[in-house]
Amino acid sequence: MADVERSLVEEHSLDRDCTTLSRHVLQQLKSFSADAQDLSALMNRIALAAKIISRRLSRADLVEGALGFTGNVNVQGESVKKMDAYANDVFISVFKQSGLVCRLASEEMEKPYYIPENCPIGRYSLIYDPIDGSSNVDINLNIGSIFAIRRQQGDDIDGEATDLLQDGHQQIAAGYVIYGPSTMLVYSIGTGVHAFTLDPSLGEFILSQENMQVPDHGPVYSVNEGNFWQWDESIRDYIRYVHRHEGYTARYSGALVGDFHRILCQGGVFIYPGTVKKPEGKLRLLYETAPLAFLIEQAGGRASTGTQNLMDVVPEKLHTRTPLIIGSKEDVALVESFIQERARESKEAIASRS
Ligand code: FDP
Repeated sequence: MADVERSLVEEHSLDRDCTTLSRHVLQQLKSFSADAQDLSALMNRIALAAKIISRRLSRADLVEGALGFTGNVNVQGESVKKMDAYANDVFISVFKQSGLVCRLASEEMEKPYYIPENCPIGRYSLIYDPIDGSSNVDINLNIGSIFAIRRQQGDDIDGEATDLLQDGHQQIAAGYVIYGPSTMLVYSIGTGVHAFTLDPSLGEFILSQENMQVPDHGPVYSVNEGNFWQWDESIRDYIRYVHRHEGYTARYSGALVGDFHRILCQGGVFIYPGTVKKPEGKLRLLYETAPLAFLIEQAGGRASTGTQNLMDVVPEKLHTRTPLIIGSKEDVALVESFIQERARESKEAIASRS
């Protein structure tokens, strides 16, 4: 075969059949109903936000004012990066005129952003972490955006968004965008987990992996071991266990989305436990842990706080935090077994003293 012909065949065989995100959502729902059209349009808007953020990130070091801190501190008490503020605003501007959502709740905002009355108001809430892994932004390492969609319940007349204070089962869709060597969007609407890769030449997210399944066990444990002495003894027990047994390897990127994506693809466990000072840990339920729990369950894995199924946790407030143990079924169960063992021992110790 001539070289030109061969390269044409290779090029063709590498091409996907170009399933776009909106088409995929409708295929998954097997419907053209108003609800299905809304969900497809919502995912399309999230994809648009992802493309805008991805474009800015890809040139961030060349754009004046793209990197560094704004000088403000957010509701979490964290210094806000310019990219956090930018990405937060991108989601708002993409959804403001869409007629799809009534409000957007983000990790960066103390209260949700309500769609103004002069704009079309939709039935859904978008809940999101605009930039996850902010410490990676200024050094050109992978970061992400996390999102979930919930249907508004009630009228929210007092503007407190209390209907969002419900467990993870109320999410009708969840996913994340990973801005890495390529930009990927991974989502679920309750029919499995599917990944799309942004083809910059087309400006489209194209289906790259369908029905992703996390292996039941994997070699990776992903945790910030710098906090070792801040943890409960049970988590230290687990870390000692993996240090002493063959077949484990540590990976921690400083961006939850990146570490989660590795585990989704290859198996293992990501842990962000509580610490002595912060028993509830660092990660936010509505914006981070519940959306990823939704995804991992759809992929055949598990998410836990250590003592409770993550999807069952009801937040007390919009910015409630939870410990997170997430990934392969067997690896999550192993971490939980150390927590249960220590709990049993301390119960017995209390009983023997009384
Ligand atoms: P960041 O604060 O940099 O946005 O969302 C919180 C998060 O990143 C996760 O993405 C990441 O896994 C974790 O915090 C890193 O925290 P530590 O530096 O405490 O390990």
